[in-house]
Amino acid sequence: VTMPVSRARRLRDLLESNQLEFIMEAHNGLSARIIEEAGFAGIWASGLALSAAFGVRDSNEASWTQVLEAVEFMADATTVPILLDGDTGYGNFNNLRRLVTKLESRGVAGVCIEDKLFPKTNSFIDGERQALADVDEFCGKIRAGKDAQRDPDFCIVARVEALIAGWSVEEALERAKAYHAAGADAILIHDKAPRFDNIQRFADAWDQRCPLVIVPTKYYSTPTDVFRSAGISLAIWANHSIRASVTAMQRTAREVHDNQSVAGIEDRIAPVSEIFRLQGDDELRDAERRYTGSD
Ligand code: SPV
Ligand code: MG
Repeated sequence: VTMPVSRARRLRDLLESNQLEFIMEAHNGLSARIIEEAGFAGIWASGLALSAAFGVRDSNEASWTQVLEAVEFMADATTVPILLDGDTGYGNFNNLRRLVTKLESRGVAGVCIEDKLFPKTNSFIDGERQALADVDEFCGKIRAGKDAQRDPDFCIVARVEALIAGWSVEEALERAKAYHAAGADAILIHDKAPRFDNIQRFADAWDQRCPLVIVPTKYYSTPTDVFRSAGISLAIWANHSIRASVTAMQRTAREVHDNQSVAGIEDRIAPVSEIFRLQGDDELRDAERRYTGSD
């Protein structure tokens, strides 16, 4: 008898495989299902996309339990592993412990936490240099999270914001080494530069100590093979589902408003039957036959 492989195990396998893997952003049950159907072996539950879908800012305006509820819908709608963007862990080490416990109970495979201060600010928002967490405090948070997990495969990814905050590659390396020593299963090295150079330098010096994760939002024109040669384990397409849906909804809404008719768009949008399919309506029809004897 073969045991089904847990989602946490599959996320761990994505991180630890010796090839470059990809996951993509989703922000609710429907988008999560679409990402899985497209063939992705995992899903990024993006803080930016979740908050945008709620209509609030990426500044911890949605509470952690509201995020938990959204990610639970995503887990229910899918079978692939979900890595939650857990921002700073929504507080101190104790808040992270509670988050990890709740995520495991909801079938979420792992969480990524970043070394910033609560309430966080999105990494791409210009302004003052963003303040980073104290290294020892962040390491304690990682250790507390690792001690809290019951499934040994649950993954904690530590995200280094040093490059975003304008610090050097050396500072980023020091922090990453400390987070790895504290028990992080992988390091997400983030940057907002249009070029991959600093992450390349980081990856060269990192020398495969543990898996590296990247978010190629700003250096999107860098060929994927460059990430592969740099030894990156996981690339996250972090916000492209919500951005695609915003463009589609804006165009559609404008056109319907201006034309006072939906006749012109009918052929360009998903039919209602496709919505039913994505909702898994077939299964309910079958269940009705099975449990009520009706047809
Ligand atoms: C997110 O998707 O919310 C992220 C990635 O954290 S970024 O927006 O690039 O900071
Ligand atoms: Mg985020």
